[in-house]
Parts: sequence; C-alpha cells; structure tokens
Amino acid sequence: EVKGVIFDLDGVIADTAIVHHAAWKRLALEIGVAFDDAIGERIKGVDRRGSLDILLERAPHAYSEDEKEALASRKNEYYKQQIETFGPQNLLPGARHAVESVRRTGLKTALASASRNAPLLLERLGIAELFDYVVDANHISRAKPDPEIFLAAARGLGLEPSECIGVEDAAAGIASIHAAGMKAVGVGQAQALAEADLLLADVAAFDISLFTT
Ligand code: B16
Ligand code: MG
Repeated sequence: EVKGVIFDLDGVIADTAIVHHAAWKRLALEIGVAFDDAIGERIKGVDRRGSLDILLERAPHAYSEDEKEALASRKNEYYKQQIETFGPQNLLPGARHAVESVRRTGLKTALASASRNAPLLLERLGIAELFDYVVDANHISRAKPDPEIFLAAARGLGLEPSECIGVEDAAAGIASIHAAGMKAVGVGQAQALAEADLLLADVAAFDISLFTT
C-alpha cells in the first residue's frame, strides 16, 4: 500500500533542469569540452561534483582538485544568477496541484533533491510547506544513483521504502529510487527514463489515484 510520495525537485517540481543544463553547457564551452544532449542526460539529476567529473571525462587536459572546485563554483554562480529572479511562476505546470492532491488523499509528501540550492529554491517557489519532509544534498553523503537520499526521505516520513513511490526526471534518480526499493514514476522523455515503472510526459499528468485504487 502506498502511503507516501517522494518528489524530486529540479525538472519535476521546478523548471530548473533547463537552467542547470544551460549553466553546465556554458562552462563546457568555456573550457573546450564538447557538450551534447547525451552528456546533458547523463549529468541530469547528478550532484554538482559528479556532474563536473562527467564533463571532465572529455577535457583536453587534467585539472587539479583546486581547479575542479573553482569550476564547480563557477557553474553554481551561473546557475544562481538565473534563479535570482525565480518565483512561483517557475513551478512546472501542474506541480503544485500534483503535490496538493497527494496530501488531500491523506498521503505524506517528501522532497529528495540532489541540489544544495534546494532550500533557497523552495523558498522562492513558495512551496516549502507542501512537504512533510525535505532531504537535500546538504543532508546526505552519497549522490544519486545511490539510494541514500530516497531512503532518508522515507525514514523522515516514518514509512518503509516499500510504502513510498518516487517521482523523477533523470535516469540517475530512477536508479536511486529503485535501489531504495520503491516504485519509480518517470517524468519526461521516454529514452532517458526507460527503467521507470510508469512514464508520464510531465508532472501535470501525475494522478495519485493510479496508485491508491
Ligand atoms: P547544485 P534534483 C539536481 O537536483 C539537478 O537535477 C542537477 O542537475 C544538479 O547538478 C544537482 O541537483 C546539484 O545541484 O549544484 O545546486 O547543488 O533534480 O535532484 O532536484
Ligand atoms: Mg531532477
């Protein structure tokens, strides 16, 4: 029986996947690394440092640890510049309704975001109060596809993983949900989300009655 739904943030609730993508692309161009859609899909949902390591697989030369830190910070500055003006208008269509409908059904809601900017974004979007529990990258040590973040969210809700479902827009996130022992709903493009148990075009199509009846 499903008792809780754990939502990813970037690309599921907030229209920020495209902002992360653009920031990485800008950095890649600046350092002479080829950036295409395949790389864009691979880094989606992966934490900041993990994303950089994927990007640097194609770098023309090696970088020191300090240089890597500087590159990751530079990408984050590009990202933060863009979300400075974010507000409730940057929620993905249907996102608020999807979370509210879960709550109305009497189920618990949590957020599992790989982003260290998640607390800031939640405030900007005005949805912090919609979640019974929030886990972001500041609380965990192993990034998606490791199950840690979804397991922490289930624990925070006081539920067994088998009582939760996860909603994700990235392949790394679907893998994380499955490794946690939960059913996974994929939101977005079919090719990238082939492993999802249920695939939806967008979060507006999320309907909790699919899981409770
Ligand atoms: P930051 P999610 C993830 O958030 C993004 O999908 C991913 O593109 C980003 O690299 C990651 O957060 C880290 O973000 O640099 O802000 O800490 O999809 O798990 O909500
Ligand atoms: Mg995401």
